[in-house]
Amino acid sequence: MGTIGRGARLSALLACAGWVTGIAGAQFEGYKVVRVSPASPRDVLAASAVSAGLWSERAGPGPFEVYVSPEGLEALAGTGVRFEVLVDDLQTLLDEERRANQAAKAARDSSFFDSYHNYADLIAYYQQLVTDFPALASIEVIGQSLEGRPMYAATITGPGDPSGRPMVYFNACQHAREWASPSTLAFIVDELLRNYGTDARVTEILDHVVLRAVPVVNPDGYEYTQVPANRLWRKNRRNNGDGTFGVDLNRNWDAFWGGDGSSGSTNSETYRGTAPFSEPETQVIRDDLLAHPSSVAHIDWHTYSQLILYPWGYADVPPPEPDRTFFDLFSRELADTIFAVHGVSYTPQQSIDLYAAAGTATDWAYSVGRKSWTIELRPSSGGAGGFILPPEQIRPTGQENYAAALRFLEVFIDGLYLGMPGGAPTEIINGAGRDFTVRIIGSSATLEPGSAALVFRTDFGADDVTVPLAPLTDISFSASLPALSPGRTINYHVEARTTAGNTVRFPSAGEISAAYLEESVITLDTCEINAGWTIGAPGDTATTGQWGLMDPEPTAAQPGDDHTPAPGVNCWVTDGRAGSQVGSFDVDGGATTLTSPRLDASLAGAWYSGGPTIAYHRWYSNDAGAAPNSDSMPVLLSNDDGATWTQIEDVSENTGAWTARAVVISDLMTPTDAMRLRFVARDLGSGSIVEAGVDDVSLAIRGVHYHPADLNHDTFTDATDFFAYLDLFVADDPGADLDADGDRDASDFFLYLDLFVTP
Ligand code: 0X9
Ligand code: ZN
Repeated sequence: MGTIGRGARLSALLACAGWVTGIAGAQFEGYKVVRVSPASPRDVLAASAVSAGLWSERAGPGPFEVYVSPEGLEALAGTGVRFEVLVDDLQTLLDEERRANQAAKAARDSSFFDSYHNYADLIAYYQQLVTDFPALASIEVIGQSLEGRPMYAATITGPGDPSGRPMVYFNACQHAREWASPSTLAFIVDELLRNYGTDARVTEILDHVVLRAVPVVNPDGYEYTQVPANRLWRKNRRNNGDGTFGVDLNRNWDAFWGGDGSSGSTNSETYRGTAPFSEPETQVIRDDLLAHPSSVAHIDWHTYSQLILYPWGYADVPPPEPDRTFFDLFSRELADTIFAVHGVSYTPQQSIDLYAAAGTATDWAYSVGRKSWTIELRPSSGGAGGFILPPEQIRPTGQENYAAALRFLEVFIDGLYLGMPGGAPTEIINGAGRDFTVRIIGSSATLEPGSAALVFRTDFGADDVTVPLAPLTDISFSASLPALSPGRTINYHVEARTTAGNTVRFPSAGEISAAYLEESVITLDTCEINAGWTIGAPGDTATTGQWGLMDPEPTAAQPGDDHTPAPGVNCWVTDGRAGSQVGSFDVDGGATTLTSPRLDASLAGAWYSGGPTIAYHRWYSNDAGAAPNSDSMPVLLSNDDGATWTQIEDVSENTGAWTARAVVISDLMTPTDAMRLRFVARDLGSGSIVEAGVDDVSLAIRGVHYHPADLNHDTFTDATDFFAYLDLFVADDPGADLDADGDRDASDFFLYLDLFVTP
C-alpha cells in the first residue's frame, strides 16, 4: 500500500472528526440568529447558502434574518456580506421558551381534579373552559332531567368550519354513583383544550374531528349521591308510584328493551322503566345524538372493573364482520394504550361476556349505526374500592383514558382502522425478510381498493420505498419487509386511502423502527440425553411425578411428544408415563425441582452489541382435575452456580402446547460463566393435576457483531474510535499492539487504519 493511499484515508478520518463534533449536543446549540444586510442579489444568495434556515419570513431585498450554525457563521463572515448577531445562542432561546411554557402550564390552577364535584360545580368548570377557550369549545343545554335540571353537551373542535368533520360522542354518568366517570370525561375535555396549539397531535386531531361530551346524563341521581343523601344511588329519581324510586337509565334504551339482565321490578337496581325511552334523560341523549348524523362513534363512560366493552351486550350474538374484528382489534389497542400510561390493565371484551344487559346505551348507539363502547374505569373488580375511587386517582385515571381518547378520536377522523394483530416487527434475525399481517377495516369509511401500502426507508437508502400490500381477505393484507444484513435498520409505516381520498397511516405519526440482528447459538440442549441436569433440591417433597428424561406418553394434561423435531424423542417431564387416568403420574405431595448444568454466558459478549439470551420450551398443565389452577411452576435463573436464584416467570397459564420463552439475561442479572436454570413443578393444594415438561434449552446471543475498529462498542466506527486508538497508541498501551509483536509502532497504527476503513 502506498503513502498516498494512507494520506487520503487520514484526511477522510479528520473530515469525519469535524462532522461528528458538528452535530454533537443539543440540536441548535451554538446557533445564532443574525440580521443580514445585503448590498446585492449576490449577497442574498451567498447568505442564504451558508445559513441553516430563514428566521424572517422572506429573504431580501433589504435586511432579513437567518439562523446559522457556528460553521455557517464563519462561512458567512467569509462571504463579506454585512450582518449583525441578534440572538447569541438559539438553543438557549428555545430552551427558555419551553421552560416558560411548562411553568405557565404548571401554574394553572388544576386543583379541580383533586376532588369530586357536585353538578353545579362540574358544569361551572365546563363553562369556565368555554370562557377560557372560546375558539375551541362551546356548551349548550340539550334538555331537562326528570326533576328539571338542565342537561348539557359541550362541543370541542378546532377553529374553522366544523361541518365536514366527523363527530365522536362521549357521555358520562348514566349511573349516579359512578363519580369517576364524569371526572374522567371532564379531565379529557380539559386536557384536549389545554394541549391544542402546543401539542401537534392534539391540534391535528381537533382540527379534524368534533368531540361532543355530555358531562352527566343523570343529574338528578348525581345530585342525590352528594352528601347527605345516598352516595350509592345508581338510577335516576323517577317516582315509580309504589314507594320506590328510580329507573336504571342503562336499561331504558330501545335496544332489545326488556330482555335479559334488566328487571321489570320497580325496586330493582336494573329496573328498565315502563317502556323504551320512558325517561327524559335517555330521550334527551337519543335526540341529541340523532340530531348529529355526523356522529360516527360513541363511548358511554362508567365505573368500575377496568373494562373496554363492545356490542352486543343483550345476548351472545357477535357483531357482523368486519365490525367484530374491528371491535376486537381496536379494543385491544385501546387497552394497550391505557396500559402504557400507568401500567393499569383494562380488559377488552364483548359486553355479553361480562353479563347480559338489554336496553343499554351502547347496544342502542350501535343499532343506529355508531360504533359504540362502554368503558368501565378504575378501580379493578379485585379490590375493595368498588364505586368509590379515591380522589388522588382522578388524575391518573383521567390521564390513561385521555391517551385512549386521543387514539379513539384519531381512528374516527378518517374512518379507516389500521392495525397489526401480530404486532409490528421491531427485530429481524439473521438477514431474513419478514412478512406480517396488516388489518385494514373501515371504522366509518371505505378503503380505496389497491391503496394499501408499506412505506419504508433503510438506513442506507435516501428514498422512501412504497410497496403495495398483498390482499389476503377483504380486511387482511400481507406486508413484507426486505431481507437486509445484520446491523441495518429500517423505518416503516403502513398507509391506505379512503374512497374519499384521505390517507390514513399506522402509526399515526412517526415511523416504526426495526433492527436487523444476527443470532448466534452458543449452546443448544435438545434434552435427548442428560447433559448434566440434576433432579431434586432441598425442600422437595413430591411423592410422585418427579422430573425425569423420557419420551412422554400423551394424556389430557401432558404432551405426547417432545418439542425437538424428529429424530428428537425425549424431553424433561414430570413422570411422562400416562397411567390409567389423567392423575396417575402427575406431581403430588409437593415440589420436584429440575436444575440445568452450568451454562457459560460470559463469552462472546465482547463482540456483540446484544446480550446473551436464555431460551427454553416448557409445557405446563394445571387445568385438569378437581381443583384446577391452584398451582404454578416458578422458573428461576442463577448466575452464581445456584447459590442465589431470581425468578424469570411463575408459569400458571395452560397453553396445552409447548411454549417458547426467552429472557435477555442482563435484564435480570449480570451474565457469568456459572448460569443455571431451574424449574420447580409443584402440587401445593391437593386435588389439582400438575404436569410439566422442559425441552430445547438454548443459550444464544442476539445482536450485531461489533466492527473490530469500533473500540467504544457503540456500533458506530467513527472518529471517536479513531481518537480512542490514538490515545492508546500515544500512551503506549498494550491494547494498541494490534500485530502482537510486543511493541506499538507504525505497523500497528496502519493496521488500525486498515481495520477502520474496512466495512
Ligand atoms: O350494568 C351496566 O349497566 C354496566 N355496568 S355498571 O357497573 N357500570 O353498572 C355495564 C353494561 C355493559 N353491558 C353489558 N354487560 N351487556
Ligand atoms: Zn354504570
